[in-house]
Formats: sequence, structure tokens, C-alpha cells
Amino acid sequence: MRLIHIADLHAGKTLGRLSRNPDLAHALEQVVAFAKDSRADAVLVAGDVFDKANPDNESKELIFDFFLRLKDIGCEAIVISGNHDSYDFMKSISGLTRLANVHIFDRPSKDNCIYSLGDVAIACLPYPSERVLTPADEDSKRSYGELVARFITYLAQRARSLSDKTILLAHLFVAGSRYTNTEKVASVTLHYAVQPSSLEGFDYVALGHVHRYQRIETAPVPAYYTGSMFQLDFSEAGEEKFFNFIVFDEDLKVEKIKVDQKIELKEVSIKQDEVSYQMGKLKTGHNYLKINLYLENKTTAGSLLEMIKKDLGEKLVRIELITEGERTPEPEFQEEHLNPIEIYRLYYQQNHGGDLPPDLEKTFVEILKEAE
Ligand SMILES: [Mn+2]
Repeated sequence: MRLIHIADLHAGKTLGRLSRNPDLAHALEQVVAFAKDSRADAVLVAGDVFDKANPDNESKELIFDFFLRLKDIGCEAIVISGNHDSYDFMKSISGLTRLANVHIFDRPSKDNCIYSLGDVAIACLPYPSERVLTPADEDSKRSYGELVARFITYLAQRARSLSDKTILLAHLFVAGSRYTNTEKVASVTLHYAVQPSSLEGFDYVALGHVHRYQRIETAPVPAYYTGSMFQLDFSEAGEEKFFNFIVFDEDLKVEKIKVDQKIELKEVSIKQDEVSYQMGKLKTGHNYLKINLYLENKTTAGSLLEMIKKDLGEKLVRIELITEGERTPEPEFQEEHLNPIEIYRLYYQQNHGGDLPPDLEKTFVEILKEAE
């Protein structure tokens, strides 16, 4: 069996006003070409197919075209929802996509969790949101991570009862993995972490959610995040992107395949007096840019800014003006530095935009005290 493992497509992702769908299309073309050349049997898509719960039409067309092109070359797809995907939206398309041999698992379910691909049993765990992991009474003291671990043990038993070749396809945060800050911050905190030891019982674990390519070295079996398919935001600037090619016969071989980036993201720091010299270089490069502009003289900033914006046009995605001594420190996203209120504030910012309203924060603190 020949398999391709990809994850975190984020169709519909934007950077400022820029659509990143051309970047995704470029990556998916490479996946289709590789699937054709390698005569792959199936592509495993480990969640976050879409960036938003209600994808726009262009993003839907891009994803459906990808599925159809796989169908044309005789390659199946097994797809799970990620935390960015809407369970209900994924369910709504799953009937039709089956006609293209695309099998969507929209939400965690004990009844519908295994796809048999030839002699390989693929256990599917779409993002286990807390809403769907309602613990039974006797489980009420168990943490989220423990509940998910129990579910994974169940999946391993189910898969093993069907085949001696098993794969877990899952969208979750494994403790100790290195993330990039483009994941939703609240979803990569310790509260949501699943221990690597929970992944036992499979021959390969295809993970999605964390956007940096990595093997989970502390897991008892080969377990990989293949990461996002293009640099989603400036915190992923300079990172190379990959997918995995898995040949699963008597033994299992994993090959890491590099994905060429259509346009690289680049963050540069420039001093005010270097602007004209740097501009020539920046204009010619094939990048989307974030510029940190260090100012000594604020009074000329306006005209300088106009000049930079005019010169760089669409390439300039973000510019930050920094006056020496006034620089606000970058927010620290490491979960060990954040208390629950800070995590909630970040969660609110990311999901609703803007700051957490004071009355909501007050209610949150009250509930937190009660819970503690
Ligand atoms: Mn993601």
C-alpha cells in the first residue's frame, strides 16, 4: 500500500487582504503529481481542510478540484475534520464526495471510525472538541487528555480486530510537539495535550493540527505531524514544508517529501536610514513581506511609509513602526507563562476579534473561582 499523508490545508486562509489560495493550489498540484508518479493508493488528509467554518466558494472549488484530480488518477482520499473545519459542513459534503472516492469522517464517532483500505485499517479521529467528548459520570474526573487517550485505545482495538496493519489518522495536540503560533493558541495549551504514549497500538500515526513538520520522537510508534502545506503566517516565515510518502507492505517506510513554496514569507528589520538601500533588494525578491521599521525621527515617518507602500505594493503585507525604547515586547505564547484568564483573552481575540469585554472577563473569573 502506498499512502500520502498531508495536513492543515487551510483553504481560504488570508493574510491581510491577500488570498493564500494560490499558495495552497501550488502545493496541492505537487501532491497530485507525486501521487500520480508514485502510483499512490490514497491520500490521508489529517484535518483543517478549510480555514473557516463557512468556507467561501473559491476555497470549496479549490478543494473539490483537488479531490476530482485524485479521482482521475485512481487515488482515494480519507479526510478528517480539524478544529478549523465545521463538523456539520464536512458532513454536508461527505455524501457527494464519496462519488469521488473521498471518504470524510466529520466528527469523532464510535460507530463510524474505521476505513478499510485494502488490508490496512485506518482509524479516524477528527478533532475531538470538548463538546463531543461528553464524559460518562464515572469519567467526570478525567482530563480532556485522558478521555482522548481512552478513545484512541478503543480505536486501536477496533482497528486491530480488523487487520494487523493499522493506521491512526487524527487531528489533535500531542504533548511536547513544537508548534508555530499559527495554530489557535488556546488549542495548543497543556489542557488539550494528549500524551505521546497514548498513540500505542498503531503501525503509523498521521497527525494534523501542529503546523511544523516533525516526528514525535517520544511516541512508541512512528507518529508524524506533516505540518501546514505553505507558510500560513509570518511566524512560519523561512520554514520549509513537507508531506510524507508511506510505503506499507511487510514493513513500513516513511519518506519526507519537500513542498516547493509559491511565495515565501519574509520578515525584515530595517533602520530608517537604510530604507532606500534596502528597498531595491526587497522589490526584486519573490516574497510577501513584514517590515519592522526602526525610527529615530518620527516626523518624517509619514512620507517614508507612503514611499515604502508605493514601492512594494501588494508584496507588503504588514509594517510595524518601532521607535527606539518604545518597542512593545512580542506577546509570549508559551502556555506555561499563561494563566487561564490570559488564555481566554487570547481565545476571544482569535475567535471574535477585539478585546475580551470586561463583563465577560468578570463572569469568567467568577466561574473559574467556582471551578477551582
Ligand atoms: Mn491547522
